[in-house]
Amino acid sequence: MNKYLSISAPVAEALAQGRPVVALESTIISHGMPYPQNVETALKVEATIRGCGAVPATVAVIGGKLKAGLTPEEIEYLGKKGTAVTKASRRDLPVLVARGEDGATTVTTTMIIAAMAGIRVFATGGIGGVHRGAETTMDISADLEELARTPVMVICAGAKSILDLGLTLEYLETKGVPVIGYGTEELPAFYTRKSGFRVDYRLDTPEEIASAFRAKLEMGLGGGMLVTNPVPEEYSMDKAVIDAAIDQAVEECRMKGIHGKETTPFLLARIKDITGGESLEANIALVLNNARLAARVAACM
Ligand code: PSU
Ligand code: MN
Repeated sequence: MNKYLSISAPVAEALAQGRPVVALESTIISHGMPYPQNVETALKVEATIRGCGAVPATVAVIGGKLKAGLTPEEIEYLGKKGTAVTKASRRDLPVLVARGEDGATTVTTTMIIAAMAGIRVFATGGIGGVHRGAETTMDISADLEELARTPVMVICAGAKSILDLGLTLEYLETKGVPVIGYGTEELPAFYTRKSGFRVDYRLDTPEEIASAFRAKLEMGLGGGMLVTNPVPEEYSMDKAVIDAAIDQAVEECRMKGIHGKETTPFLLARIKDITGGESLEANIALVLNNARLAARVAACM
């Protein structure tokens, strides 16, 4: 095992015994939701995974250590520090680790650390993708490149239309990443169950999802798999309301000249403010829903 990696005792024990483990990211805690809902949600997601018979491994960089499995105190620490914690993508790991600093892991770095630890299933809310206007800004999330190279399954609620969903799917196709719809032929758009775009394959059970990913691993194809799980019907938002909020947030982002790694956190925070609590409630519900599916898939792996 590499000297930078630190696996918590419960996670190490579960892995040694071949019990199901589900990785969770920490940028959603520090940058994706406000305090204290971020900490409450993170702890609730962990409890949900335990309730489904799996072991949660929330991932972060703390004091320069790549951690798989956090204590509730460490989750509280990251949640309280919020956006003061570095949002850590692949390019950030070398300097953060060398300096012994903290970092909140995105989908990209959570996949990297999960793979190092031997964890195959990861649940989150939404992934990064090809941003609107990427044909001039070249703003394409490192999450897509990581899905192309690192063998971890990511279970999410699709992607927000802060992104160009059509271009995001094109990119994933080019990179050979299977996009699966859980019980749906249509790509969910995070806050809504529909996007107007099709997934590559509809799979209806955790067993089918696990066996497709096992086949991918055993063939040595490399890279991950994206499983999209629609937000539960009762929490899905009105499309016109959320689209208007997203359009406004994207326009404000452009006017303010925000770019690079600040873009996604800015958009997430603005959407939450514009729509009041409704988008936050949907966000929490869909993360819990993804955690349940991930625990069931992990049990089949
Ligand atoms: N999209 C969401 N919620 C999130 C993120 C994206 O709907 O919390 C976070 C995830 O951590 C994701 C990261 O990996 O933002 C992508 O950032 P960027 O677009 O800068 O690559
Ligand atoms: Mn970006």
